[in-house]
Amino acid sequence: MELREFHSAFGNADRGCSSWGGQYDHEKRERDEMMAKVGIVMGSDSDMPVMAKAAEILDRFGIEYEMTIISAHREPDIFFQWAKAAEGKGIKVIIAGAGKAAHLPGMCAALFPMPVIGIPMKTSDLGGVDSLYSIVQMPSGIPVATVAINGGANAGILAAKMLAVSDEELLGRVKAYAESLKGDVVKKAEKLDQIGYKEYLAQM
Ligand code: C2R
Repeated sequence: MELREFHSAFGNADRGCSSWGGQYDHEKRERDEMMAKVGIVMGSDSDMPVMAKAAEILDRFGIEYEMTIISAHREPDIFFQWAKAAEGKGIKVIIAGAGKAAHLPGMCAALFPMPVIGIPMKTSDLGGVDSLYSIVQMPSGIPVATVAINGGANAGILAAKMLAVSDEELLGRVKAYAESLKGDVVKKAEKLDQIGYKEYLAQM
């Protein structure tokens, strides 16, 4: 939905809220809750396996997101429109993944005023160092929070943590997730104690 369409769909209703009373507030709250808080964007469908990991994490935390494929290089007009409209749509964090000369995350950060998390894609020629440097080496003033090469899951977790700053319930889920990670490692150490490293290795 374009920004103009968004305003005509929701902006007029906002202005009429006083006559709608409590019923309207309730509906508005439900609608706000359903609006995507994270925009996931990737430069090509070849990035999908990594970007899906970010989406899986957001699903797990119950965070609404929208996902799309846009190339700043190949379709700059469409990219510009999407990045400029993101704030008006209610998006609070963008997760942008791209490979090679990966300008997509940086250009998102140039246009979108809230946090942008960049995921550098592993590439066949330069192993993803090309993507990493393109995303992480931003000029001062336009930061991109860059995760590891192919770090889709961490991008999702970082987005959840950013949103948890103003959402107590989500913060609780983030803490529970961290506890579950701890529990996994504790179980592994106990197993190692019980069976020794040779048997542990044999079972891997
Ligand atoms: P194809 O597989 O479509 O040839 O794309 C994509 O993110 C992908 O990793 C190869 C790689 O090109 C990247 N790409 C960018 C941009 N658009 C596409 N880095 C961009 O606008 O930055």
